[in-house]
Amino acid sequence: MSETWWRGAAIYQVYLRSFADGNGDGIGDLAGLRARLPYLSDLGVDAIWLNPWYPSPMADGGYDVADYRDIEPSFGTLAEAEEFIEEAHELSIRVIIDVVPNHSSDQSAWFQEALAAGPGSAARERFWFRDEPGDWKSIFGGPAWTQVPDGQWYLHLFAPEQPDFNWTNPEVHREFHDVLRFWFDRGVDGIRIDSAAVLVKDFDGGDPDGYTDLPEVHEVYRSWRRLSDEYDERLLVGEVWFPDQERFARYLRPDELHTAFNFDFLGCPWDPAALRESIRQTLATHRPLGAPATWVLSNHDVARVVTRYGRADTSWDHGDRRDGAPSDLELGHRRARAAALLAMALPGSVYVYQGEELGLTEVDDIPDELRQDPMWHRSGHTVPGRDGCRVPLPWSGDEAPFGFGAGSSWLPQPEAWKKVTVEAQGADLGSMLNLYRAALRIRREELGDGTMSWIDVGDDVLAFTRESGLTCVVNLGAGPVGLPPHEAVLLASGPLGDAGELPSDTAVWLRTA
Ligand code: ISL
Ligand code: CA
Repeated sequence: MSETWWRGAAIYQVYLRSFADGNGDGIGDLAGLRARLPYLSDLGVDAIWLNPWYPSPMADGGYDVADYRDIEPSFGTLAEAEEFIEEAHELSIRVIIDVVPNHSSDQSAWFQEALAAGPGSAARERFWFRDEPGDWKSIFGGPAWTQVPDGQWYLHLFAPEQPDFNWTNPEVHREFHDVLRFWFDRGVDGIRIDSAAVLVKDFDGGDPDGYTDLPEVHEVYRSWRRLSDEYDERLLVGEVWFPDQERFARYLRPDELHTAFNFDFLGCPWDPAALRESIRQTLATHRPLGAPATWVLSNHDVARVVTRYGRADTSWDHGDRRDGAPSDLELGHRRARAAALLAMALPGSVYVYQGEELGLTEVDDIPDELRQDPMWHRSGHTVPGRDGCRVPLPWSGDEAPFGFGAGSSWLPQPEAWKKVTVEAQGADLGSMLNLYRAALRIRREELGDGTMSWIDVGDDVLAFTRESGLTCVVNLGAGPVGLPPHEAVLLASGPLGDAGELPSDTAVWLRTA
C-alpha cells in the first residue's frame, strides 16, 4: 500500500463563516482565510477541510447547497477559491472540501425546476415527491415531509430547505460525478462526504430508520473511488456517523472510501477503561482494512471539547446545557489538553476543529433571536442547537470582534475571549495554542500513521509507545502516578509534580528510546 498524504495527516477544519472576515461584513470569507494561511502553516497542519463554500441561502450553515459548482458570494468568488487552493499548496497545505450529496437547497436550479415542472415530471424524479407524506421524522425535528402548493409532498431528512435527492435516479449519480471532477480538476485534494450513510432510502420496509446504510449506498462510493483513482492522491473521507463498528468498516473497504471520521471519542466518557477500549476497537476495525484511523475531539456539530470535558456527562450533545448541567471549565481545560496529546499521539490522522487549538468553550448565552441553527428552530427551541460551537474566532485585541474582521461578527463573541485570542496565547508559553503548536511539530516529525504498543502503568493510566520511541502517558486517575523510565520529557499538557510525577488529568510525551 502506498504511503499517501492523509494517512498521518493533521487536518484543520475551517468553518469559513467564523474563521476570519476579510471585508468587514461580519461573515468570514476566503479573503480572511487567505490572509491567515501563514497562521495555519505555523500551526503545523497538513491539510484544511472547509465546510461547504457554495452559494447557499444558509438555512443550514451552507449544508443547503444551491449550486455545487460555484462559491457563495459572501465568501468570495470561484477565482478566489482557485487562488486560495494554489496558495495553500505553496505552503504544502492540502485542501479538502465538503460535498453534500444527500440533499440540495430548495433554491437549487434542480429543485426550482422540479417545483415548476409539476407532478409526474422528470424534474421531480431527481427528488422524492409523493402524493402522500410518509411518517419519517426529520433529524432536526418535526416531520420529514413538506407539502408544496400543488399538493405533493417532498422528503427532507434535515430541514425543509434541504430536499433529499433520489439516488435511484442515474441523473443524480452523473451529476455528482461531474461535481467531483469539477473540483478535482481545480486542484482540490479531497472530499469530505456529508451524511454519507443516508443517501439511499427504503420507504417500503417499514423501518423508521429506512435510510441508514442501505446496501446500494456502497455502490455510490465504489464509483466515486474509481473516479478519484483517476486522479493523483485524492482523499475521500466519509461522515459515517454510527457506532456499529462492523457497518462503519464497510465504508472503508479497499474499493470504497479512504477514511471516515471516527466519532467514538465524542461519545466516550473520560474514563481509562472506556478510552482504552475505544482506541483498541478503532484500531482493530481499521487495521485489517489497511485504512488509517482518524481521531476527532470536536467539530461544528458538537459542543466544544473543553465544555464537554468539564461536565459530568462528557457526551457531544449540546442539549443538556440549559437544564443546568454546569461545566467546570478549569477541569475541562485540563482534560482537553490531555486529550489533545492523546489524540495527536495515536496512529492515523487527526482532525482539529478551528478554535480547539485556542481552547474555546461552548458559548451558552447567545441571544435567542440571533441563533441560526435549524436544530434550534426545528426543535421548537427545546435544544440550543449548534451555534455555540460556531462563534467567530478571536484573533487579537481587547474588544469584539477581536480581530475577526473590521466590523461586527455574525454571532456575538464573549467578552472573556480577549484573554484567549491568538495574539494573547502566542505570547503565553503555557497556552493551549502553544501546546498544539509544539505537539503538531513533534507529530509531524515522528508520529502520524503506524503502530503503537500499550505499556502497563496501572489501570488508571493510558500509556503506549510509538515506533519512533515516543511514549504517550495519560493519567485519568484521581491522584498522581510515577512515569515509566524515560530519557526526556518532550511535552506535557500541564505541570508535573515536584518529583516528576504525572498529576491527575495530565498527559505527557516522553522520549523512551
Ligand atoms: O449535528 C448533528 C448532531 O449535533 C448530527 O445529527 C448531524 O446532523 C449529522 O451528523 C449530519 O451532519 C452533517 O449534515 C447535516 C449538517 O447540518 C451538519 O452540519 C453536517 O455535519 C446536514 O447537511
Ligand atoms: Ca466577509
